[in-house]
Amino acid sequence: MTNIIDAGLVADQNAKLEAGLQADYEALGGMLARRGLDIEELTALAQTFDVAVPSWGAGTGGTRFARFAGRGEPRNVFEKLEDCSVINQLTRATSGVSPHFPWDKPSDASELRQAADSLGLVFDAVNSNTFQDQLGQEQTYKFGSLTAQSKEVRAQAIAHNIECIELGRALGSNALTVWVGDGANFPGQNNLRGSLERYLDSMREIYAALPDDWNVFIEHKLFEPAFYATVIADWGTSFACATELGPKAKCLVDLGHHAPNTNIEMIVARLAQFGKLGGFHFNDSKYGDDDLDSGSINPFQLFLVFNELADASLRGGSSFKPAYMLDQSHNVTDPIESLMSSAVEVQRAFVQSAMVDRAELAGLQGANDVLNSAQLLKRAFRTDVSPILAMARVRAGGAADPVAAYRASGYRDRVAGLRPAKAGASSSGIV
Ligand SMILES: [Mn+2]
Repeated sequence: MTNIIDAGLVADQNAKLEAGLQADYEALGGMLARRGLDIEELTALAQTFDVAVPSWGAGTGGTRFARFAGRGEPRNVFEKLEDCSVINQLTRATSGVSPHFPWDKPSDASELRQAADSLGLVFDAVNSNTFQDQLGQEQTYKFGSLTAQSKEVRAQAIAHNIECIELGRALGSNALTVWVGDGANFPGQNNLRGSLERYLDSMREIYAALPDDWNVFIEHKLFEPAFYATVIADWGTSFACATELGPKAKCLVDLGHHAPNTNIEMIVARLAQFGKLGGFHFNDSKYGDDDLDSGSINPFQLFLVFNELADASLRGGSSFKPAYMLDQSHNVTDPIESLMSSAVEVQRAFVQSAMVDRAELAGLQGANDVLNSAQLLKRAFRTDVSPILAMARVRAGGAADPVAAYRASGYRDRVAGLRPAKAGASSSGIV
């Protein structure tokens, strides 16, 4: 595997932190032992964690007002892979890349797969895009795609999704994520039921093109760009459609795609209970689909989501394996730094949730000991597992402090020289 960041530099950086890390790790290990937890088991568990990075997240994002380009942004999918490889090299928690078509459409899929392989990366779920028009495209998606009134528009959108499956297949992926912005901006614009009927008809054709070992993930989103009625607005609609389509269709939960204060962990519990939880797009938000860094606003919510996942995992065994992906827009930070920090935050929630003694919790719940049930969760959430995460990274060849190692490497300066800005080339934005 090619290391983009010099392995010697990472080792030097780690050496500076080694004594402190060891002391913190031993102190935490002692505290956890008093709670009956084995720190080595938790560190081994942390090492199993993996969350895919969105290829579009490697470039600077933007809002509907403007985009302020960053230095050395990747200009094509190969450069995006290099950045994704840096993230994985330093965190050892992001071996998957989730590509977006047509933004990342390769002229030669096997060449792209080889490039990923040489960087130690694999391709995760592929994402289709029928929420904007591409240059030279015959039909416009202005009035919808898979749900459009026009049969020709729907046919074009279906064909694009089937092409995504074929590209994904060549890249070694095994899932297609479909998000459509289709909907209405005005009451009366669409027949609400008719739109969903057309969606299902279109999705049936896409579903029929799925290979045996593939899944299709239906991503719901409350609003935007349709501001009155989005066709796939909520988990209920997503669940109904996934059920209609069949076992290969599952629901994808993007944390930012709900109304403020929605109990997302309960949605996770429901979807898991009925076997329809396909995966996640992790991010954080304050007001809407803000696409902020995971865990930056509401880390307790992230923990509670993983608390439900730990419960589902215990019940479902090894067959329960939702796909984890980050889906964020980095407008004011270096995307590599944000993606590394975010992967660590999701991993943190994963490890913290494993510290909850589920039998003890069930006992407290059974005894209606409300206060201690709540305290049991809070105790896990309050525990700073940073030494576990750092040790997991170091043992796997990553960085004790990924952002510090990245800054010390001078990577951004180096690529800024190699990648002069090219207008419109980053293919980034809010998805
Ligand atoms: Mn998303």
